[in-house]
Amino acid sequence: MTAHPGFPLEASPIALEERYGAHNYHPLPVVLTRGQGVHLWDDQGRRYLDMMSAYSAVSFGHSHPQLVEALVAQARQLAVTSRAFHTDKLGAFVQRLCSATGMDRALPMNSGAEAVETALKAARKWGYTVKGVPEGRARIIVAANNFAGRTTTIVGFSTEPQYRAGFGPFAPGFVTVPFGDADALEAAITPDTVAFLVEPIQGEAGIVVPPAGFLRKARELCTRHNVLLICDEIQTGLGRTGALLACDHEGIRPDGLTLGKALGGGLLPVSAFLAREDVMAVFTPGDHGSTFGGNPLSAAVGAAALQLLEEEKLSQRAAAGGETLMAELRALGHPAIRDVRGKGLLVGVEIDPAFASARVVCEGLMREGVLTKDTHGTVVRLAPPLVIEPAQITEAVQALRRVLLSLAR
Ligand code: IF1
Repeated sequence: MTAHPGFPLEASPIALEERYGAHNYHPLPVVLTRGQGVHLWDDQGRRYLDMMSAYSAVSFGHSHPQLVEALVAQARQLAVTSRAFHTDKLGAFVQRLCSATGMDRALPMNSGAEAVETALKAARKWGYTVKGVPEGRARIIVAANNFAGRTTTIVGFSTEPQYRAGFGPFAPGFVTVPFGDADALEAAITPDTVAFLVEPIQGEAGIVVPPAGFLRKARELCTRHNVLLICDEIQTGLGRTGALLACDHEGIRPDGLTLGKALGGGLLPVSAFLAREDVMAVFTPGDHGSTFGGNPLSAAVGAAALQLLEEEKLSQRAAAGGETLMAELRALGHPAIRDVRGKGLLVGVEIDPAFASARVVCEGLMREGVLTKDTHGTVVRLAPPLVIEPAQITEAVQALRRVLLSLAR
């Protein structure tokens, strides 16, 4: 490879990213080279405890041997064929997805945003062809402070100015209600409402848990008004909150469900939209698709991930780990901690900006050998791989204590 004119070959990874990459992220100044389990190593050989698991995509830990084996074996056999043909892996994957979640059918995609876009299309077409909403009039209710991906349709219903700035015009047909407000939800429903799309716990908004019973009320309202309840469990699903789905904590089943992140075992992008029979039936051959959606490599890894979730009882481990994490965080009693909230191993620590920004706390944690990310300026996200051990949870909390003690008010 010849050096780019004026740019030496031996430039550092950060310098190359800086020079040739888009600047759409502001990463911490660390260059990771290896991951195993709950640990990551940087290019200086330093080891870190991963307390954000790639936004919950690495719930099984980095490079889980059983999942790497499934990936390698399938990659050697058959990886990508398109859906123009059947393969020997997709049927088993969609069957396992449905039996794990109780949904009738699954449509495999790749990124979370693609699963959400699939859900939006299904809801609209169900509205027109089943509910009888006049063509072009479908309305979908969403919650303020939602995060469902970065496509222009999805950021079009975001309430976060930065996610929208400069990317319009946006698709019409979305109505926003306050998160957790069942009365506002009911008031927003009209005969043209086809769906309510909601995260059971809002991740990017800063790990916001709705009032107890909200999802049950939303379920009841959607049933009563023939509106599809679509839960976006791309962040909260697959054991993260201490149950297979966050919906399970309120004993409700949605009419539509999106999964992603950990579904790919922390190895490759795998997502899915799952739905009730009559909702998925709106898709006829040629309506929707994806080059890579449902490819045998993703299907093999996705099926192995679902099997591992069960075998290693990771939902239960996340419930127990979450209890430990929340208790130890609350026991810190440091004045900089305004709130500790979340469910299972999806936890947010709200930091009083009078002490420091969450970013500064994350930089301090990095120096203490713990890697995680801030969200919404004041919240430190703690969402480790679900395989984390109690002693490692304590190690992370003690690192946070040392960082907070080093902060002057
Ligand atoms: C970024 C966090 C944000 C999601 C939910 C769909 C998607 C996501 C509930 C889209 C993705 C990622 C995207 C990443 C940061 C991260 C994230 F909550 F996980 F921290 F932004 F909110 N539904 N969340 O959380 O899935 O297309 O990314 O596979 O965009 O910066 P994707």
